[in-house]
Amino acid sequence: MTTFETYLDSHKGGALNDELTVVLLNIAEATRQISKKLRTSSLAGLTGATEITNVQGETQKPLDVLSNEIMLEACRKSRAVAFAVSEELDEEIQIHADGTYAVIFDPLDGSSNLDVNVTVGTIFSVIKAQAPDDTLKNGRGQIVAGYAAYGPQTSLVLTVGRGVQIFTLDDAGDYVMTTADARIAPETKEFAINAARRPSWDDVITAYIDRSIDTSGYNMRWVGSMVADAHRIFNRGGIFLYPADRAKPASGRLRLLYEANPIGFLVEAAGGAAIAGKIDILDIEPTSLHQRVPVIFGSKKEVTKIREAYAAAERAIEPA
Ligand code: AHM
Ligand code: MG
Repeated sequence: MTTFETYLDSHKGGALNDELTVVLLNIAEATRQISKKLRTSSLAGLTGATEITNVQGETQKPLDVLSNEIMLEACRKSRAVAFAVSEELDEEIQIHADGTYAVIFDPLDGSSNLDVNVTVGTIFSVIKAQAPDDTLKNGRGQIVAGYAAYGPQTSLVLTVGRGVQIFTLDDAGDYVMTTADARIAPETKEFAINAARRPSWDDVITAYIDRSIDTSGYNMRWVGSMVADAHRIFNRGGIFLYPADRAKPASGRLRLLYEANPIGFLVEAAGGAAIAGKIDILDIEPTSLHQRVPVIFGSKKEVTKIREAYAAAERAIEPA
């Protein structure tokens, strides 16, 4: 049996040093605590909304606030963490003045699904950072990235740069490896998109979805928690799309630093692709902590079709 701890031990001296290992152990412990809070949230009255609005203009749920606090505590317990960046914080906050890493996280992704008992998750990434500006680096600089998916099972999914490992929380509270080296199948006939937003899609996305619907055997799934949609894709392939608004080509709903980048890093480590149009998500240079980007990821052949369609559309409008 390989536990999360023994897996991290096997990477010491390689991709992981002692300090990073402590950071990851504390993050794993935070996800255990969040998982526990979620299991009984209705009984504990942790439902509905608070009166607080976060920097995104979204009303926070009690569990958003609690999960954020639990993740911040994991950062405080880790001497090497210099900064924390969170969906629920206006700006980065300094944790330890002599730290060398930033932990960047969405403490509870998919929180609109909370009160209906549907899978939600915690997304995280760790980068080198000694000054506040270091938190605005492109996704290629991620050292580790992962997420916990809180569904019928609690899964912890991690990459230390190469390969993606999936751990499952057992009754004793141990994360036990259940998939070694998860790979995203290169081909798929399953797409995930919020079809109600069709009027805002650009021509590339509209044409891609229309073609998929017209081609026999294609299937659609949309959970409304990116973590849950991503987890399905790590397990059986697929493509996820939260595209730009046609009126604002660089926009989207999902945030670059703590949603798109960690998932993009995991997806590439599992042999898939993650783009924001013509460009890889991991190559986007961030300009602000809560920047939103178009997000398309999953099975490589399918994502490549969309990347090529964006490149062709751009060539078509270039002056002769
Ligand atoms: P959140 O971080 O506030 O929960 O928002 C992100 C979520 C993603 O998990 C999901 O893919 C998307 O928002 C769903 O958006 P929509 O409600 O438009 O379907
Ligand atoms: Mg989110």
